[in-house]
Amino acid sequence: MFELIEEQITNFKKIVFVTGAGISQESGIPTFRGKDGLWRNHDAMKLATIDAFYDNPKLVWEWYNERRMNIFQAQPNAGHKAIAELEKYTQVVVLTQNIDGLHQKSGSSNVLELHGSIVQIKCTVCNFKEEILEEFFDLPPICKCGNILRPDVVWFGESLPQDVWQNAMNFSSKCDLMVIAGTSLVVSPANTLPIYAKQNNATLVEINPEITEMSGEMDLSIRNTSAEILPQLVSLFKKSYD
Ligand code: BJW
Ligand code: ZN
Repeated sequence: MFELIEEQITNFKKIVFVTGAGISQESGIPTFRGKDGLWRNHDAMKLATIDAFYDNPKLVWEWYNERRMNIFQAQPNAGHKAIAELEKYTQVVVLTQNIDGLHQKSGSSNVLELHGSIVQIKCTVCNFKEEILEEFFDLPPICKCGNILRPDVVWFGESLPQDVWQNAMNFSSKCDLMVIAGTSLVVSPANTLPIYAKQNNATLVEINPEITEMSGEMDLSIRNTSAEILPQLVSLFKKSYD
């Protein structure tokens, strides 16, 4: 299964991981699409929009409140831990669409959060921004300035944080191996990152139990879960460095 990687393993000095909801699925955090992508009969994709928030901030906040409580107690799984361990052997950058902080919790030190963080709360009007771990009981929560607070995440129709996105493009354009794990690659601009890597002749490896939009572009597609495969991938690096 890993012949392609084993053959070139000593050439892989700069590794970029592009991760999505699937990598946290085995930590008990539901994905967005497929059977997991429903919450109280609402389509998760329809809740993750700025319009949905202003139409019904209480409903969207109920969704986030529930997810926050689940995420705060969630633990990194073998997939997150394997990526963190790989840092011992080579340069690793994690470009994650996830807002759950599990890569950082597992020890990865170079994580760019493309879609923000569910821990961080910001005001819709003033400059208030703070990490808050407590549960909110009156929804939507209100800022000291009198306006609605929101999670500091990126919804459809909003721009990604510009510095984060610029760095993500740069790392992708310079890597020699890109591992894409647990994302359907349907959301732009994150789904363009493999294209930047390909332009640098990087090897593209996808880990996903399902076919994705970009499976045809991959050098290797492994149809299995990330907690199963990532430790095996990392052990190849271990072997070649030990
Ligand atoms: C496993 C596994 C296991 C399962 N192991 N794998 C038309 C109108 C307006 C906008 C657009 C438009 N057309 C395109 C756009 C742009 C839009 C977009 O891409 N839309 C498409 C959906 C059509 N993008 C944006 O709007 C972005 N901003 C932007 O482009 O700015 C410029 C702009 C401004 C104004 C107008 C137009 C452009 C912003 C995108 C923000 C996405 N935000 C969310 C919510 C974040 C906060 C939160 O978490 O609540 O990000 S939506 C959601 O999707 C979340 C995810 O990060 C993102 C990606 O999903 P992901 O991670 O891939 O999850 P899934 O569920 O899709 O896939 C999971 C995968 O895992 C599956 O493949 C499984 O098989 C697999 N899996 N178990 C490994 N154990
Ligand atoms: Zn405020």
